[in-house]
Parts: sequence; C-alpha cells; structure tokens
Amino acid sequence: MEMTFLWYGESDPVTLDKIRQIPGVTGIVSAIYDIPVGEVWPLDKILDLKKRIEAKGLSLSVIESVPVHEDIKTGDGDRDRYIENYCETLRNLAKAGIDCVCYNFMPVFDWTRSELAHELPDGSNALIYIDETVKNMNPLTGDLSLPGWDASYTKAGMKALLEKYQTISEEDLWNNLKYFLDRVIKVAEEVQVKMAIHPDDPPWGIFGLPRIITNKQNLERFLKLYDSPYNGLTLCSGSLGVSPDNDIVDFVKSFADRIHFAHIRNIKITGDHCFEETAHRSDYGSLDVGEIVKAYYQSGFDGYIRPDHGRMIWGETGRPGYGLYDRALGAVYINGLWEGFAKAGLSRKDMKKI
Ligand code: DNO
Repeated sequence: MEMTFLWYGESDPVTLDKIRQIPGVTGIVSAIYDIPVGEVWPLDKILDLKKRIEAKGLSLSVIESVPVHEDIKTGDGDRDRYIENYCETLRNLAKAGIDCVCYNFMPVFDWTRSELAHELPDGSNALIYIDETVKNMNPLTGDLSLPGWDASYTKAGMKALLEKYQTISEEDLWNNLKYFLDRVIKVAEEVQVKMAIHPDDPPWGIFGLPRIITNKQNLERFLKLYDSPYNGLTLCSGSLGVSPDNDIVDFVKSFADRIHFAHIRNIKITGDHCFEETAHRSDYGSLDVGEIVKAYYQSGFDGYIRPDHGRMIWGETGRPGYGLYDRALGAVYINGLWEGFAKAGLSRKDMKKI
C-alpha cells in the first residue's frame, strides 16, 4: 500500500514542501490542469510534473483525473476522436511510468454539495449536502462552483449540454460507457495502466442528470462491462457511503482485486439524501473507517490510498475539502490503523498482482 495525497499543482496553497512533511505520505496524486478536456496530454508536460514532484522527494503515483469529454458520455459529436486522444494520453502517461489513472463518468458535474463551509459544533467547517437545497439550485445561474467542476462552459454551452442530457437515459449512459471501455481498456492493458473509475458523488441523480456508478449491483455491472484487471475502481468510501444501503466494508471485500485506488473519508448521514463530511475517525461519522481499513489490510490490498476531503480546521483557508491539516490527520490515522493491524499480526490474503 502506498499512502498518497492529492496536490492541485503549483496554484495549490498546500505545497509539496508541506505535503512531504506529513509522516508516511510518499506519493502524490495530481493531474495536468491546463489542458482542455479531451485534448492529448503531451509527454513533456507529464514528465515536467513528475520531475517537480520527484525534486521534493515524492513520487507521482496516481493521475486523478484524466477527464472524459462530454461527447463520450453522450455518445455524440466527436467521441471517436476524443477516445483516440484519451488512449494517446494513456500511452504518454505510461511512457512517464504512471500505472494508475482515476476518472469518472458523471454527466456534467463532478462531486456536488449544497454548502462548502458549514460550521460544525467544534468550530470546524465542512462540506455538507442537503437534498432540499440542491433541488432548489439552478446549475445555470452558477450560484455554486466546486473545485471538481469544469468551469470552462459558457451559459449557453451549459444550457445546450443539459438539454442534450434530457434525451439520455441511464441505459444510454451504460452503453456509452461500454463503448468507451471497449476502446480504452484495450490500450490500458497494452501499456499496463490500471484504470480506476470513481463512483458518482453523491450516488444519486442530480439536476435531472443520470448517474450510474452508485451501488453494489452497478459496480458489479461495471466490472463485467469489460472483464479485465485493468478495468478497475477507485473505491471512494465517502461518495458511496452516503447511501445507507451501500456497505463499504462489504464492497472492499467483494471487489478487492479490482480496487486500484482507495479514497478514504468519513461522512455522517443526517437525513434522507442529506449528509455532512466529518473527521476521518470512525466515531465521528456513519462509516466505520477502522473496519474499512481492516478490510483493505486483510484482503491484501496493495494499491494506492489517499485520505479524502478534510474539514477546514485551525483557521486554515483554501480549497474546500482540500486543506492540509485535516487531510494530514486522516493520512496519519489510516497509517496508524494499518500499522496496528500489522503489529497485531492480522492475516492478509495474497493479492494476485497484475
Ligand atoms: C472529489 C474527488 C473527485 C474525483 C473525480 C475523479 O473530491 O474525489 O473530484 O477526483 O471524480 O474523476
């Protein structure tokens, strides 16, 4: 297992100099942020990113994300060209020694919350989701913008895109995902890059858009769409865990050999389709993070882990969910659990390596 940390590049107030001081963190998760979605990532840019990270004694371990162009998700327009570009980016990443790529297949919007700095009783600030508020939000008025969202749409472009999705059902989205995987995973196998889809966050439809990577049955369906170890998962405990029907410990055990990247964080379910993000510790939220990490340990998990969103604590300001302190506490907590399981001599399965 390698403990990693998401770094948003040179504009990130959480610098590599700070990240390298977190005990037990050796890997960086990052991306190239200034290339328009769908275009090829040039090898020299990838090598430059890697060099800057390695100069700080860290390694570039996972790419999160190579975004998927909306034409691919809608099965429209220039999808074949964008898929070919995607494959070319994977080839370039492989040339730079990258072996794991995270991506998602959420229409238009990545992770979504109703409030970015909700004050918790201890004075920290956290991301929260209140169903009623999101239902009343209008994506066209741009009253909320989240770090994961592509901010390059014009109002008219966004309107047209949302209209196009009115004609796309969940089954259409599955078919378009299969079309993408049939072409991309073949290349991933050739160049030995493990593809790891991120689940939908939250795992239900928003703004009338379909979402499909949401529960156990759909994860199984996804893995069967292209049955290859290179077609795998980013198992995000916080994204899936806000649905009480999703049992993350069971997911880790059931899908262990197809999970390449683990996002670990806790959430507290506060109502139907309502939740708050909390500290990583089990006793702060609805998820038993101790049991989740134990399931990874016992299944012989040998991939990448990163602490996920943190609260804003100790007066820190910055990118919602992606400050330094609470994520660092998360990394140390997960590493502590891991060491505890190892020292207690818990048995581990021998994971087949690809
Ligand atoms: C949110 C992140 C997501 C993730 C993408 C992967 O905090 O986990 O934005 O990076 O969905 O494509």
